[in-house]
Amino acid sequence: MSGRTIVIGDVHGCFQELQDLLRAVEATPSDRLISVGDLISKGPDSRGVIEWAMKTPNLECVLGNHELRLRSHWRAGTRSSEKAHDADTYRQLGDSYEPSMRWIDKLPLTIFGPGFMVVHAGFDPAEGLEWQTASQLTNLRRLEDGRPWYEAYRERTLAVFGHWAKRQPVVRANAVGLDTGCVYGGALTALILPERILISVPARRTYVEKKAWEEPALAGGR
Ligand SMILES: [Mn+2]
Repeated sequence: MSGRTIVIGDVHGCFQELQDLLRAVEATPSDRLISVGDLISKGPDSRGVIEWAMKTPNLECVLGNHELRLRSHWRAGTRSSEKAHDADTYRQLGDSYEPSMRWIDKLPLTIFGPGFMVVHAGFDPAEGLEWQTASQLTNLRRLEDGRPWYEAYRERTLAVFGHWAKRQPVVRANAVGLDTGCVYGGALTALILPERILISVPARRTYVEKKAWEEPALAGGR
């Protein structure tokens, strides 16, 4: 089973479900593990997740919007109070806060592999990827015309992303969205490459109530 790449959807501190998923995909140290970001925040055990991440040498991770927010405060020597759950995240991290932020500080915005790329949220396909800001790459869902960004994406390179929680993964010829809302009581989903196998494990409970779920676009549809 060597030579696999396993991309993991938005964990948000759901450490038990992360362990469930790693068991479900039978992850080994020879797999290339890639997180789509938002490892921490909102969920019950950000510390467990980030400590696992820091001690897993075959894990790579792109920066999520929650890491970006906490990192910007850390760089400024402040603490975020923009989100109600930030205080809880700081409390969970405890004395792992400093090493966690030093680890997060080094995360890239994009990761590339053979035939694929990973980004937390998305990008405007009409602009070059290199022109997009960290805020765009970690937050973008829709283009100015209202379309989901991936519906305007025409390249062959498979774009794997998270951030937009849906009941089912987004599966298109050239884009896969992996955020199935584990922290909202949905599921945690992984994509195994190059076979493009999707594996999900259910959330053990609802950690945050989600007001509304949007249905994903049909594969290949508009
Ligand atoms: Mn996100």
